[in-house]
Amino acid sequence: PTNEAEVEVFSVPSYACQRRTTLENRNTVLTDALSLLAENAELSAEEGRGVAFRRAAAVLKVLPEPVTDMTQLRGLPCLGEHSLRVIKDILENGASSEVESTKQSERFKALKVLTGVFGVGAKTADRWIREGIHDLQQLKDSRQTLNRAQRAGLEHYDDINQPVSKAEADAIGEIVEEAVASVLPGAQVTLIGGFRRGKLSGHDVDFLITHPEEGREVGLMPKIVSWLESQGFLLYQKTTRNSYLESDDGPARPCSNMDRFERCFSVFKLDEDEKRRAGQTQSHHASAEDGGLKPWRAVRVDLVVSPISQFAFALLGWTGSKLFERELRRWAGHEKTMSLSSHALYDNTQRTYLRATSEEEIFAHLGLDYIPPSERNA
Ligand code: DGT
Ligand code: MG
Repeated sequence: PTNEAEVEVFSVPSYACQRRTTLENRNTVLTDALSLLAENAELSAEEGRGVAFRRAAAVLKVLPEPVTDMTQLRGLPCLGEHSLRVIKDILENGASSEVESTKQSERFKALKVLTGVFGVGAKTADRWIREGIHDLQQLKDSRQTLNRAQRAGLEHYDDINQPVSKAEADAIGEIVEEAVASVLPGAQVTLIGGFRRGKLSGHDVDFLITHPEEGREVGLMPKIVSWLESQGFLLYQKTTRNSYLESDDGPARPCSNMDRFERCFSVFKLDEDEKRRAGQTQSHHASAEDGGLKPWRAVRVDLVVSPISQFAFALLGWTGSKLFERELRRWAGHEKTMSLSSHALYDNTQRTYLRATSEEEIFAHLGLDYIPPSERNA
């Protein structure tokens, strides 16, 4: 719609889960700036500010045209004073002074480098910075005790911080399929996370595993991990009981099944040969014979096992984006008096669990139009 002044005015619903957010983004300059401020807030334990910047960026992602004038933003939801100031600065001066100074700040740079080590969160990085550790060399020279995850993270730092391509994700997918088929025929593997949303690269590869017969998935994760380990595919793995009670999933809690949900954080060793077998023709790494470079790379892989009764909730909960998930739970709680998690949907008014065997049914329970994965890139 166009107003009298012939400025394009946009109308956008306020929850990200009410919107269709594709990967096509006409406002990357603005959303990159707001995302950087969000990241800085998250790394500084200011979660509220982080969410505010993420919500503002997500609104700009659905606009059909580049924003050129502040008047176009009138009436849009989720654009707080701070985000508007950043946008105005960029429109008027070509850059935001706050974003530029954040990028340059020693603290932000150190937080980025240190949390780039797999197994290191914002809290640990902050402690190290207070102890004078700002980079990997200082970390190595310090006599900090690192846990197993952090040691693997440091050892494979460059590989893990290099984006994973779709071709690499597919190659890993074939290996996981083979592992699962070997230990439990009939079990199903689904690519989740950013790659399910159509992203062409990611920071890791995520898979959800289930079996069509309830109960057959019990004890599956250790078997998959053993198979992968015996074939030499794992550089690191840690399998956990689903940390449901520790997570921010809220109170939706299907008591009988919750201890069946298992997760494995791993680092895969992906051979260039595996990648070629999976259909990639060209290899970008030099072979061992060519120049002494290693013919493999480390890739972060997350595996989740869910019982079939919770599969739709797990699929919806693990497809992302993180903001889309957060907004779904906020919608459920604030607009529907329901509690949504990766395990279940609970109606707090009727005091009952709402069953679902597909993502479509969950959106319907929530009174939302169905949004396919490719349009959940909020
Ligand atoms: P990426 O990997 O950076 O390219 O992007 P995504 O979207 O794949 O992000 P990722 O891999 O961190 O997480 C995938 C989705 O899984 C994300 O939307 C939220 C969900 N997720 C991640 N960790 C947890 C968790 O601990 N509990 C639950 N319930 N969900 C999680
Ligand atoms: Mg991912």
